[in-house]
Amino acid sequence: MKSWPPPEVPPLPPGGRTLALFDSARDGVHPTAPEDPARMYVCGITPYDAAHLGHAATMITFDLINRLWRDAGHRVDYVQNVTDIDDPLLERAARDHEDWVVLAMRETALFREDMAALRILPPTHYVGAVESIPAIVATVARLLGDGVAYRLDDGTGDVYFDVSAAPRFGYESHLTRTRMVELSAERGGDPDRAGKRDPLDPLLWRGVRDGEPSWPGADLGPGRPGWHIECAVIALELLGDRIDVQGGGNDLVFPHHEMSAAHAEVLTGHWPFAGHYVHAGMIGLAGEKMSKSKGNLVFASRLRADGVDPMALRLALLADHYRTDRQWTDDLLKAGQERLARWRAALGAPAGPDGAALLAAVRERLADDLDSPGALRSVDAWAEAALSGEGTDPGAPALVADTLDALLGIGG
Ligand code: 5CA
Ligand code: ZN
Repeated sequence: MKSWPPPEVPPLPPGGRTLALFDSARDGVHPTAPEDPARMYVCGITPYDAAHLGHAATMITFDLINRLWRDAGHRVDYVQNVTDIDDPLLERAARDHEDWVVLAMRETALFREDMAALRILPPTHYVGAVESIPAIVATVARLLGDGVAYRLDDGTGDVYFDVSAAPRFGYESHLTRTRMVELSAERGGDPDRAGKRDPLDPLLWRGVRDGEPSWPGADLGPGRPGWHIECAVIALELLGDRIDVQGGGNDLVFPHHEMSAAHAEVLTGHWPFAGHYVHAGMIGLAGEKMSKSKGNLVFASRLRADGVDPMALRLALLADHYRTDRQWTDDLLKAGQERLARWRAALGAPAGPDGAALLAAVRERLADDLDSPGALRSVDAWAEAALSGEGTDPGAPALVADTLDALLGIGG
């Protein structure tokens, strides 16, 4: 699938640091030790509605990881998917009497525009579920052949994964079984479905139903892929048996990331699938998680159309730590706009305090589990001093501009 055009990243003097990140599986902050290239998989959108600020915040989080790794001298292989076939897409298309393909293409195109406007580095591979179906079919057939998947005998052709095949199942989310069953029911699973070996077993292949799109499944019969196997297969195909970061919002901790890791680990025999499971907090509006199904959305594209500078949006979303669930408010946006104006004024000053010291401070804060509030505070202090004529380093404004652009994605 087509990705989006990359923003320029100005070179910085050497000195990039080792990035430490919170890993859900180990429940703590640990240094990343990426192989060459570093491999990151991020769960992308289900394109049935425009990208909202929650999506933007999550994508900005992983953009920082990408930028920090590059600054430390790593090449980065970054894969992001588009769930361009799934129930919500079909339901929305039916509600609006629209072709589901047209809906998915339109919303994916809008998402690309939002990402480019927010100066998010594009993934190396941007991959749709539909284009991955042949690989998914082959993988599900293999799981069936290995006896770790089974077909329900109710004539639907539906195939499920046997979670008991993954000996460490549960290591990523650390939830009780009761909570797993609840979350599975809330988030696309079907724990009450009759005929499954375990209520938690997730769908791998859904046999064709009347009025639903389907693809050839060879021995599986026609149908369409389940959700977790989509991400496992795309990651394995493009990044290999182990990855450095598996990412997304914290609504994906369970079942999605637990299940895709279980799929990958049973297929490869390697554990753990990801060195770090990294989850961004939920952005909410008026006390509720911003979600397409609830309809309480603020769209990045709407704000852009209203003339909001995407860099102010970016700063508003970076003002709090990425792991914090938080609310989007007009005040947050206003603070982002004011901060951007102050920073731009300071970058226009003829001199400022030591630019190299500011670069070191920003690197240090971001390397510590992406402490963007800390990084922003150092820049605020630098800007304040530059604006009051305290600095004497004539090279500082240019170096600080490059720092903000390369590490925080605040450019233009
Ligand atoms: N296509 C699947 C992942 S394979 C999906 O969850 N799609 S999504 O459109 O619902 O979300 C896209 C990405 O944004 C996911 O990483 C998800 O965890 C994240 N996300 C969704 N809602 C929010 C929110 N309110 N705040 C922050 N991140 C969110
Ligand atoms: Zn995913």
